[in-house]
This record gives sequence, C-alpha cells and structure tokens, in this order.
Amino acid sequence: MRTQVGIVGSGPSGLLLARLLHLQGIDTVILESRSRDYVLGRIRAGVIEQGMADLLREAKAGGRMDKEGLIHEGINVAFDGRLERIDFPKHTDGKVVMVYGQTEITYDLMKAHIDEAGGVVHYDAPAIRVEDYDTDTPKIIYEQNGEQKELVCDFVAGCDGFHGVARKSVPADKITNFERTYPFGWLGILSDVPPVKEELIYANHERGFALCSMRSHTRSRYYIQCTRDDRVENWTDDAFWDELRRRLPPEEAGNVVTGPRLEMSITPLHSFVAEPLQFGRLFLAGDAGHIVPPTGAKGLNLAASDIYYLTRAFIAYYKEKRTDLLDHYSETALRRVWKAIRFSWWYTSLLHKLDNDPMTRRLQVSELDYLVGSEAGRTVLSENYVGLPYEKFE
Ligand code: RFL
Ligand code: PHB
Repeated sequence: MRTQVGIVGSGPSGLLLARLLHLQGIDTVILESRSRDYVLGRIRAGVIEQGMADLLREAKAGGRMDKEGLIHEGINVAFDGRLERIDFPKHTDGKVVMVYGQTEITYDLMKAHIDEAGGVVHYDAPAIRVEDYDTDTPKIIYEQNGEQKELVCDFVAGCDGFHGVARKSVPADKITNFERTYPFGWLGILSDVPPVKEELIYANHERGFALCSMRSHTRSRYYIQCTRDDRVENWTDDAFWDELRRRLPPEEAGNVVTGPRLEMSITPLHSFVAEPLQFGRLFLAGDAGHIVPPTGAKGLNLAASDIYYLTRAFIAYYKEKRTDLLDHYSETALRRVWKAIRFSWWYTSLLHKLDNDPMTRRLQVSELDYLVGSEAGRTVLSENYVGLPYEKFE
C-alpha cells in the first residue's frame, strides 16, 4: 500500500490532519490500533480555543459545534471561600472559548472524513514501527488481521498519542525528553445532571483541587484531585459527590445536583515535551510529542495548533514544492507548545494541594488573591486560557 501522508493514530490530531489534507487533494491513510467505537468511547477534553474552532470550520466539520457548542465568556476561580469570575472578552479583545466535547469533535471528524468523503482509516490496525524516515520513502509497518503489512509514504505523521510507536521509532540519542510527573491525579465523573453553574469553576481547597465543567446544559463533568495511586473502585458515586461539595464555596456546594455516573475515570497528571518534533520525513503532532496536565485545558488545543502548522507545511510542499515550512515545523510548533506547557504547569501548581505545609497554602491563596485583584493578573490568565495566537505564514 502507498499514500502521500501516512498517519499513525485516529484521535483528533490524525483525523483533523487527514481531513484538512483531503480538502486540498492530498492523499492520506490512517492506521489506528483500536476500533472506531473504542476511540469514540473515550471521555476527554471539553474546552476548545477559538483557533481550534476555526480549524474545525476550515475542515468543514464545525457545523454541529456551532449549533450545539456552548460559548463561554469566562471562568470562575474559587479559593478561601470566595468565587471570582474572570471575564475573557474584557481582558483579551473579545476572545471566548467553546465548550464542546472531544468525543463530539471526533465523531464529527469521522463522519466528515470517513462516511462522507470516503477517507481511508484502517481500524484495529496497530502500527508496530516507522522505518526509513530519513529516506524519501518512509514506511509504517503495521498489523492487520494477524498479518504484518507495510504502508509506504512520502511523509509519516505520528499522531498516535503519548504511548504510541512513532516517537519510539527514533533512537534515544536523537531525541531529548523533558518530563515532570505530579504526585496526584484527577478523578472525573460524567453525569446527566445540570451543571452547578453556567461557567466552569476551578477550585483551590485545602482538601485538594476541584473542577466543575460540563458537556451541555444537562450533562456535567466534574473532577477532584486524588492521589496518583487512587483507583476508581475506591469511589462510590455518593463519596465523589460528598468530596466535591466539600471543596466548593458554600453557595455552589449547595447547588450541586447529583446523579449516577455515566463514566468515572482517573487521569494521572504529567508534563512532557519531546524535542525535536521532526526526524527526516517523520513528524510528531499532538500527544505523541507533548503532554500537559489538563488544568489549563490545553492538550487538545495544542494538538490543533500542531496540525495547523503541519497542514500548512504539507500544502506548501505539495502545491508550491516548498520545504521551508516542513523544515521549520518543529521549532514553530514547539514555540507555542512550551508556552502552554508553562501555563499548564503554573495553573496546576497554583490550584492543587501540593503538600501538607501550611506555608505552601498561604502562598497559593496570596497569589490567587493578587491575581484576581490585579487587572494585569486577570489579563495573564485570560490570554493564556483563551489560547495564544497561531503564527501566520507568508
Ligand atoms: P490521542 O487522542 O491520544 O489519539 C492517539 C490515537 O492513536 C492511537 N494509537 C495507535 N494507532 C496505531 N498504532 C499504534 N501503535 C497506536 N498507538 C496509539 C490511539 O488509539 C488513539 O486513537 O492523541 P491526539 O490525537 O494527539 O489528541 C490529544 C488529545 O486527546 C489530548 O491532548 C486531550 O484529550 C487532553 N485533554 C484536554 N485537552 C484540551 O485541550 N482541553 C481539555 O479540556 C482537556 N481535558 C484532556 C482533558 C485529557 C484528559 N485525559 C483523559 C488524558 C481531560 C482529561 C481527563
Ligand atoms: C473537561 O470538561 O473535561 C475539562 C474542562 C476544563 C479542563 C479540563 C477538562 O481544564
């Protein structure tokens, strides 16, 4: 089998890349290790930046998002018994975010790319490794129906997430990994109950962090900080709701509507960057190249900015025979990645219970008090949360 751009992974990065290239007449084949239903069943991100929303519209997969997505003009930060609203448009020249689930985005991209445009995605076809990426004919070795096969490409895009094989196909001495693990995770619940408030609440509490998010006016997504080694089996629905209420200011705690879980899962928190993101004709994008803790809602949005840069680079190559954008992909993408890595680390450190030292808490509360009491502080939070701009090309 042969294609122009071989893509490993059909998460949001892989699907968005395939869809945008298809609209420019560039051929792709996606290899995905899991089934279509499994990929659609993963509950993940919920907040998307304007840059990503625009990219989904460019991919002609933004129709349902524009109808059903919720536009949020701010977030609430809770600490020390207070609730402070941060107004995004006021601090960012009118920018907002969209609350629309990653599951819905994945569904919309699958429908547009596979069902309507006939794009090629092989499910249950795990890639084993990428070979010959430093030649003009890189190959993806993969497995399908018990047989080993080969996909020969002009380029390979590794969109196979943190645990994928694309990054691991590069010898260790060619890649530098920057990594930080946190001693905690998030326990999340999805439930068909109305959200406690119309906008998200990020809560710093002495018992640990809590986040109130949503998928719609009738479906809520809540998270509480847990230990890294905690297990879902340790939590009943009632225990979750009790702990959530304890971590919110009294008025919000009183407004929480509880219900049975549709899903409950634990996410360990992790910061990771691989440098570079390009090895000859192999390009890494999304979680394959970097991971942020979810506190800043940046993971999916960084996947989108990588795909924005990569798509433009491939289009410049195929339409104008230019290689400069491909050659600069790694440094261009990483400039934005590092800023989001820094923001996510900072926002995580500000809001989570880091240790049992009362001094740490006083410092956090004091920083939060300063942040919300200063127009500059509110601007810093707003600018980063709505998403830093994408670099434009000539
Ligand atoms: P994905 O989504 O992990 O997709 C990778 C795909 O590659 C497949 N794969 C392989 N395929 C073939 N061969 C192999 N050998 C393969 N190995 C793996 C996998 O099956 C999978 O289908 O990466 P991608 O596309 O780069 O997308 C990244 C996003 O999924 C991720 O950054 C976000 O979900 C992070 N995230 C959030 N991001 C935001 O921007 N806003 C948020 O509000 C937000 N909230 C979150 C989050 C992530 C969370 N979890 C569970 C990690 C909340 C949570 C709880
Ligand atoms: C979510 O709704 O899943 C969500 C929202 C905001 C975050 C992380 C996750 O920062």
